[in-house]
Amino acid sequence: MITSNRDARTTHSEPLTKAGKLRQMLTSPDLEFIMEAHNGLSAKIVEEAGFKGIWASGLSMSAALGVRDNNEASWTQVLEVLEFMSDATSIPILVDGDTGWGNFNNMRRAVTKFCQRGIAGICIEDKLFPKTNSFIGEGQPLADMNEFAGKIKAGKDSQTDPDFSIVARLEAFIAGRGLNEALDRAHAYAEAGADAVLCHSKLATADEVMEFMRQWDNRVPVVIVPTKYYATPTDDFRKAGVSLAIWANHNLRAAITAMRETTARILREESLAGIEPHITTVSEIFSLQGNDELRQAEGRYLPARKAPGAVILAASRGQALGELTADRPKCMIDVRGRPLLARLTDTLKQSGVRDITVVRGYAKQMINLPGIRTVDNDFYEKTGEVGSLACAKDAIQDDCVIAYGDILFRHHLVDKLMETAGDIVVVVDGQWQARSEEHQGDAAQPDWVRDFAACSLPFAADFMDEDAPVTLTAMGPDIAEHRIAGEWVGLARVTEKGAEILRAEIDAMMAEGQSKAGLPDLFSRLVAKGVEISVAYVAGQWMDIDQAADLNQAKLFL
Ligand code: SPV
Ligand code: MG
Repeated sequence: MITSNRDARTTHSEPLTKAGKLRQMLTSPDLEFIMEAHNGLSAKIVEEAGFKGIWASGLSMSAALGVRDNNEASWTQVLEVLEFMSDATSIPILVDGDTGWGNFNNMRRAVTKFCQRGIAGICIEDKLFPKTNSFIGEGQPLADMNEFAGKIKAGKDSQTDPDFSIVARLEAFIAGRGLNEALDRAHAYAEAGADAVLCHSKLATADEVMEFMRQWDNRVPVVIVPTKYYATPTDDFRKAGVSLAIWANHNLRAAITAMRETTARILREESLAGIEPHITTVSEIFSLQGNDELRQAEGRYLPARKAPGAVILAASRGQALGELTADRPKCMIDVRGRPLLARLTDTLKQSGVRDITVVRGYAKQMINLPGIRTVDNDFYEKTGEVGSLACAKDAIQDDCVIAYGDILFRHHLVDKLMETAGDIVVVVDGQWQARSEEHQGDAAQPDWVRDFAACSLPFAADFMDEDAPVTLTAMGPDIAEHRIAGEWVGLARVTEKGAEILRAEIDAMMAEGQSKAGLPDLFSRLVAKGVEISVAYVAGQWMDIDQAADLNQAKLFL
C-alpha cells in the first residue's frame, strides 16, 4: 500500500492548506459534511453558511454551464469554474473529477493543475469516458479495476501538495454489480493510494451503503452521497462510521426553483413590484461580492484625496433659445445627438469628478440622466443662481466643483481647476478678447452678459503656474475695461474649508433677500470681505450656449 502522502501534515504545526483541511475532515473520527456549489457565488454561500468544505459537483457545474453531465464541458472549462470557486472561498474544495478525463496521463495533468489552483482533492469514478450520470439508466459499464487503480496511482504521484486527496468512487452498486465487486474494488483502490473511497448508491434506502460499511475494514475513510436515500437519518451514517457526507446538488436545484418562480412571475405580472420583497437586494449582492474590502483597499492604496463632487446649476430655461427650450431647459438641448448636460457631466467625470448634483427648475422632469442626483429649485422663476445654489447647499461639501449647466469645455480646464491651490478657485479665460471678436456684430445677441474678472495679475500666454499665485479682485459684467483680466468660464471649485465659507455666504445672502443674485455677486462679496479666491487662468477652449447660433459653434467645438 502506498502511504507516503497520507497523514503527511499530521506532525506539522504550520497552518493547514485547503488540502490539509480536507484531509483532516476525511481522517477525523467525526462524520463531516460538504455542500455542493457550482460557481464562485454558490461557493461563497456555502462558506458563509458555515460548511467546512465544498463539493464541486460535475452535475451542477455542467448544468450551470447549460450542458449535460456527459463531459460536454471540457476539463479546462471545469478548471476555470474551479478557479473562481477557489479564489472566492477559504474552505477546501473536493472536485468531482468524473472519470478523470481520459487515462492515467490525463489524470496526472488534471491533478497537477488542481494543486496549482488550490483545489483540495479530486474524486474520480470507476466508469468510462465520456461519463454518464449515475442516476441515468441501468448497468453502466465499469472501468477495468487495474486500469483505474493505475489512474489513482498516477494521480497520487503527480500531486504537488502532499495533503491533496484522491477519493476513489465505487460505481459497482450503480452498475448493479453488488457488494463483493464494490469491496474488491475498494481494496484495490486503497492499495493504489486512494485517500478515501466514495461508496455510491442510487437506491431510495441506505441499504447498500450500510452493508458496505459493515463489511469494510475501514482501511481508508468512506464518503457517501445520500441524494436518493435522503430520508435516512443522518445519525445512521454517523453510527455506521461514514467519514464524509456530500449534499451533492441542492444549491443548483434550489436556484432552479427560485429562478423559475421569479422569471415566471415577472413575465406574468410585467412588473417587478410583486417580486421585489421576495428576492435578495442588490446591496446584499455587493456584500457577497466583498465590496467592503475594496473600499478599505481604496483607502490603503489610492491617494488620500476624495473624488470631488460637483454641483451644476441648470434651473433656467434659456429664453433666448426660443422654441428649442419650449419643452426642456437649455441644459437638455441636443448637441450632436446628446444633451448638453450629458456632455458636461461626461467631461467632469473624465477628470475624476463623482457625485454630480444638478439643480433643476424649468421643465425639471426633462432632466433625468442616469448617474446624477437632482435637487429642485421650484422657485427658479423668482430666484437667481444664489437661490439655486442654496437648494444644493448640502452637496457643497469637501472638494466640490460648481459649474453652470450651459457650458462646454475641454476636460483639461477641470484638471487645471483641480491643480490650482486655494480654498475657492475660479477658472478665468485670459483670452476674453478673442471671444469678443468672435461675437462682433452679433446682432442677435445685443445683451450678451459676460462675467468679467479683475485679477491680481494679468494673464500672459506664457504664464507659468509657479510664477505667482493669482487672486480675484472683482467679478461681474460691469468691470471697467482697463481692469478686465479675463472672463469667468462658469467653473469654480471649493475645498472643505472653501465650501464652509461659501455655504455661510449663501445663507447670509438668502437671509438678506439676495436669492436673485448671480455667482459673480457672491464671489465679489467674498473678495470684498477679504476671502482669497484663487484664479486658474486658461486660454479659450470653452463656450457657453446662450442662443441658437451658439449651437452651431457647439457642434464644431465637439
Ligand atoms: C455530482 O454531483 O455530479 C455527482 C454526484 O457526481 S451524483 O450526481 O449523485 O452522481
Ligand atoms: Mg458527478
